[in-house]
Amino acid sequence: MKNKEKYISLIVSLLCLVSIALHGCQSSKTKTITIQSTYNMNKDMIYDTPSFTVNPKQVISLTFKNSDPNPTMRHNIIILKPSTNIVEFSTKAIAYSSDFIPKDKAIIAYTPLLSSGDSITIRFTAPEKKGEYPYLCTFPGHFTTMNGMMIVK
Ligand SMILES: [Cu+2]
Repeated sequence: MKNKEKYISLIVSLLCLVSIALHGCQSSKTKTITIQSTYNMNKDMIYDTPSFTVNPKQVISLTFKNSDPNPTMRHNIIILKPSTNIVEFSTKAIAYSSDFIPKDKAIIAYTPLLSSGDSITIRFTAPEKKGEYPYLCTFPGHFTTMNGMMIVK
């Protein structure tokens, strides 16, 4: 009888642990996002996702697809620290003509420049600091309409 009680007590403890583990896993679950390049009604090139929200330190699996119907149009996506001036950043990027990705501490994550029809998935960890993290395409001139905001909260 005593052994049976111990056994039941052990089962209850294990169930509690499983419950805690599952709950823990849920809050730190990988965030999966897909962003595509597209056009708005004015025929401006844009991202189909103007913003997305993540938790601090959440693992993000970001798929970026260049869906541009123009076969010569190349795009990327670069996520920057809060308050980064995207006009200045985009201007700086022009000098890095192979992929338009400058060496800059403001970069949180980025994809390479993709040709039309290509897609890529990158994984990165969201910053711990809550705030608004701008993203843009650094192909010269695209940032004016190809931009958005990653919100960490
Ligand atoms: Cu672009």
